[in-house]
Amino acid sequence: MEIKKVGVVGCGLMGSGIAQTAAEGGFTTIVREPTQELLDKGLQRIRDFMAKGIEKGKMTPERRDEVWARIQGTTDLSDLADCDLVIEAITEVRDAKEALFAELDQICKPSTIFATNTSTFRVAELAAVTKRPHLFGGLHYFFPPVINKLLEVVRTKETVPEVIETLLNFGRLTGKLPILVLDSPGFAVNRFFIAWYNEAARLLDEGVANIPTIDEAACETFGIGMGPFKLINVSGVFLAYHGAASLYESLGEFYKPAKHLRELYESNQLWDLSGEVDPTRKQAVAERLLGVVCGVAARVVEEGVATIEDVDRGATIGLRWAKGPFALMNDMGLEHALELMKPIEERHPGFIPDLLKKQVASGKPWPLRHVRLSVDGAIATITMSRPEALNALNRKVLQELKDALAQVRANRAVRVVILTGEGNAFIAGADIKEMQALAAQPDAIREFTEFGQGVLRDIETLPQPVIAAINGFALGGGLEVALACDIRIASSDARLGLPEVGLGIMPGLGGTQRTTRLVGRGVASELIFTGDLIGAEEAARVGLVNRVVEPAKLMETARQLAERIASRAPVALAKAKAAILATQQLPLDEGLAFELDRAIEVMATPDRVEGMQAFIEKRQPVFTGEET
Ligand code: CO8
Repeated sequence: MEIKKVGVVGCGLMGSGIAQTAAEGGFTTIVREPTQELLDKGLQRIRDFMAKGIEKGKMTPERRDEVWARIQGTTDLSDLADCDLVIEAITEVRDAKEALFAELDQICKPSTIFATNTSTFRVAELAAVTKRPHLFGGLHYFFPPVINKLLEVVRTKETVPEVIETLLNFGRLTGKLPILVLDSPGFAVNRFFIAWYNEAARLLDEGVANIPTIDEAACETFGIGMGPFKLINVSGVFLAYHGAASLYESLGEFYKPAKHLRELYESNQLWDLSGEVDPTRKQAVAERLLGVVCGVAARVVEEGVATIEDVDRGATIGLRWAKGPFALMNDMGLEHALELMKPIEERHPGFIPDLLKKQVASGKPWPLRHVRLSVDGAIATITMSRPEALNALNRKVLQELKDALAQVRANRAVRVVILTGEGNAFIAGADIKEMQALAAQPDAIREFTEFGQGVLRDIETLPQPVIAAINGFALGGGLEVALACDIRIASSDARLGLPEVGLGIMPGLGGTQRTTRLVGRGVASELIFTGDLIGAEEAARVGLVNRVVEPAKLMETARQLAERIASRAPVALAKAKAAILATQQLPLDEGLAFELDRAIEVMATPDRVEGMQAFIEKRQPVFTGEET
C-alpha cells in the first residue's frame, strides 16, 4: 500500500505538528480546518514552528521552503477525497470524531487508510462508524509531534497486516520511532504515565509528602527534568484529569483520579509548586511511584498491548525518562520490584500481574533485547533495535548480534539474511559512551574491539549470503558491519562514513581493511582521513553500496533480492561466498586453486543434479541444500 498524499483533519497543536512531520517526510499534505480563520491560525502555527527550527539551527530556510511547498490548506473536507492516508487530529470529543469519520468514509476513495490520533477513545469504536474497519488504525503522536520521536501505531483486531505495515512505515519515513500497540485504554505509554502522575497526586492526598518533595523524588528516580506536578502545570490540568478519568471509566478503581487532581481540575487552578523539599520522605515517594509504574507496565505486556522493549522505548523516547520500567526493574532486581508492589496490592487486590510473578519465579531478569531476529520462510531478518541510541554497538548489542547469527547459522531452512536497523539509523557506530569508559583500560578496549571484530567476522563467514539494508546512518562500526555483509542496498537518505579520526581514534572493526578491499586505496583513504559522511548516491558511485532505492522501497527491494538468491542452490551459494572471500585473503593462484576445489565439491551435490535436470526439463528446480 503506497502513501503519497496525506490528509490531516485538524490543525491545532497536534494536527499542525502532524501535518508538518508528514510534509517533512516528503508527503504531499493537505490539512483541513472547518473555517478559514481556524485554517489560517493553524497554518501560521506551522510557519512559526519552522521559523523557530531555523532560529535554533535545526532547519535551513531552503528546507523550510521545500517542506512548506508540500503543505496545502483547505476548509473543504471533500478535498481529502484522493488522499491515501487521512489522519484525524480534531478535538477529543467522541461524537465529533465519529461524525467526521462517517463523513470521510463517504468522501474518500475506498482504499484510503484512516488513522485517529485519539489518546482516550477505543480506535475500534471509531472505526465501527465506517465501512472500512480493516483500513483503520491509530497514529498516536506525542507532544510536540514534530520533535517527539515516539509514535504509537495502534492496531485493532480488524486492522489488516498490510495497513499496520504501511502505518509503521509511514511513521519511519516521517522520522518517528513507531511502536506497535494493541487498541486498549491508554494504549501502552499513557497507561503507566497516567498511573504515575495520578499516584503522585494520591501521595499528596495521603499526606506522604508535599509537592516539591514528590517532584524532586520523581526527577531523581526516573532521570527527568520535570516532576509530575510541574509537568501537569505545563501540559495542562484538563488533559491530566481527563486522562485519568477516562482510564477510570474503562479500567476501574485503580485509575480513579486522585482527590487533589480532581479538585485542581474543578477549581481551574495550577499546582502550587512552592515549599521545602523534605529529604526524609523521598524514598517513600520513589518506592510508591516505582511500584505503580512497574506493575502497570508489566500488566500492559501481560495483556499483549506492547512488548517489554516497546514499553521501555515509550518511556525513554516518548517521556524522556532515563530508563524504562523494565530496565528499572532489572536494575533493582525483580524480587525487590515485587516487594514494592505488595503495599499497592493490599489497597488494590489483583494489582500484581502474573507475568511479573512468573518472571520472578524464573530467577531471571526481563530479557530486554536490542537485536531482533525474525525468520520468514527462507529469509531471516536481523534488525538492530536500539533506536534511542541510533543502534550504536555496545557489548550487549554485539553479544545479541552474535547470538542471532549463531541461530541463523544453525538454521538450515534460512537461505539468505537481511541485516537492517530500526528507526533512522542502520548503525551509528560503536557506542562512544561505552568506549569512553573502556578506553581508560587498554585490556578492556582491546577485548571489546576483538570481540566486535569476531562478530563482524561471524557475519562475513556465515554460509548464507547477507544483505545489508542500510536505512539511515551507517557510521564507523556501523559501516564496518555493512562492509562485512555480502551485498549493500542503501535508501536514498542514508549517510555513510568512517568518522573515527574526528573522535581521535581510527577504525578498528575492519574499516581500514574491508573498505580498502572493496573500493580501493584512494577512496578508502579519503573516507578514513577526512571522516566525512557521504550520501547514498555518492556511496554507490564509489562502489561502497551496490544500489540506492527510495526509503519506502528499501525493505521490499532487499526482500526481493533475498528471495531471488534464496531460490538458488544453497551449497553452491555458500561455496561461492567462501571463494569470493578467499580473494581477499589469498594470492590469485592460491585463490584460483581454492575456487577450483569448491567448484568441484559443488559439482558433487544433489542440487547440481536437480538444477541441471530442471533446466533440461524446463521447470523450476527444487533445491534441498544437501551436501552429498
Ligand atoms: N554511540 C553512542 N550513542 C550514540 C551514537 C554512538 N555512536 N550515535 C548516536 N548516539 C546517541 C546520541 O548520543 C543520542 O542519545 P541521547 O538522546 O541520549 O543524547 C541519540 O543517539 C540520538 O543521536 P543524536 O541526537 O546525536 O541524533 P542526530 O540526528 O542529531 O545526529 C548523528 C545523528 C550525526 C549520527 C550523531 O548521532 C553522531 O554523530 N553520532 C556519532 C557517530 C560516530 O561518530 N560514529 C562512530 C563511532 S566510533 C566507532 O564506531 C569506532 C568503531 C570501533 C573502534 C575501536 C577502536 C579501538
